[in-house]
Amino acid sequence: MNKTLFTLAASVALGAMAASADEVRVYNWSDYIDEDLLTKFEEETGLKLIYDVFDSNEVLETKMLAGGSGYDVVVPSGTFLQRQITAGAFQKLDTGKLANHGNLWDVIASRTEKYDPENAYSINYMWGTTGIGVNVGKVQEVLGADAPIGSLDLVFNPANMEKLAACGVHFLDAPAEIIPAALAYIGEDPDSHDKDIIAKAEPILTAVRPYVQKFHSSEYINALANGDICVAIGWSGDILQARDRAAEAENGVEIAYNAPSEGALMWFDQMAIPADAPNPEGAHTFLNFIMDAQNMADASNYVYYANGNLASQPLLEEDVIGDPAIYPDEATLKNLYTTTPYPAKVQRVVTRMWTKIKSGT
Ligand code: SPD
Repeated sequence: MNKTLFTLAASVALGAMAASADEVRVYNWSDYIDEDLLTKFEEETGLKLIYDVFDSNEVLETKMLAGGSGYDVVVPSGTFLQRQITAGAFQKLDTGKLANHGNLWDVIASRTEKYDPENAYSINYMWGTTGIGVNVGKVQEVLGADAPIGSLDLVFNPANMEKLAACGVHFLDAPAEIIPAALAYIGEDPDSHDKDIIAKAEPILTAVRPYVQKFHSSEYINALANGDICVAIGWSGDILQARDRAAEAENGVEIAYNAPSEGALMWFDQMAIPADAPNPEGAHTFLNFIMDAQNMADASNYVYYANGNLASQPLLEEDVIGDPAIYPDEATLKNLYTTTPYPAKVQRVVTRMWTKIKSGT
């Protein structure tokens, strides 16, 4: 290399290093943190935080498997994390750099080991369930006072959905969650990897497809809160946030969340460091900040999701730690199921089925 080119290459490399050592890039789910914590992180550490959001595991997975995402911390759910660990997408955590690691809750750590043995690559950020959010008044207006708001019958029985279409229904755009829910509805194993069993979800979903206004994984929060829709299959904390937004707006909308009586998916969102993270040191600083008991409590108090941090529990608001929709009691826990990643061949079947269902063809 001639001298000019060498100097240019070296200064570009140094520039990149300087930039990456001063900044941390985090890619997290939307509506999943109290933004005051982002400012607090910058003030406490002197690091610049670049914080981007997504609302789909599939979108994150595409970036992780392609590599070169430029992120230092990302937050896949357990099943997706497991597949991405196998693909070599993450680096092991250096627990020596995580002074707050002792704050973690062994009950959740033992569950997340199923996806990440020994939790070598990830820490739990938050966990929750997938269930049904309703605008109580509107749903009762349409289906009567005994509307089955705690049952999958509300969203998978075409007779109910035909009526609910008038007030608006959204489903998550999440095949790995909606297909298991349809299987649970008909009494099949929601975690089945058997293509013939999975195929049984298709007619259930096709029958209600005409009444689903939108498949989307974040718009339902405001849509429920504003009264633009009356039902959403969505994530527990998001629906509880919709409840609060409606209450704050004093618009007369009453939102309720239920984990369906036929069983609900329990999932775990895990913070991990990509193998090619530009600033792994900064990533550890961010993880350690998140694992602080007060910070984690502030995050959960704000977004209404349970976390994997035992030390945060005395600092949680009573309407968070005391709400079984967030911290399930024994009876609720018994009714939750978990899933495991589809093998590649089955995943292709699921993806094709989902595209077909959404397109309504
Ligand atoms: N708004 C934050 C939603 C977080 C949802 N995590 C998804 C888990 C999927 N299994």
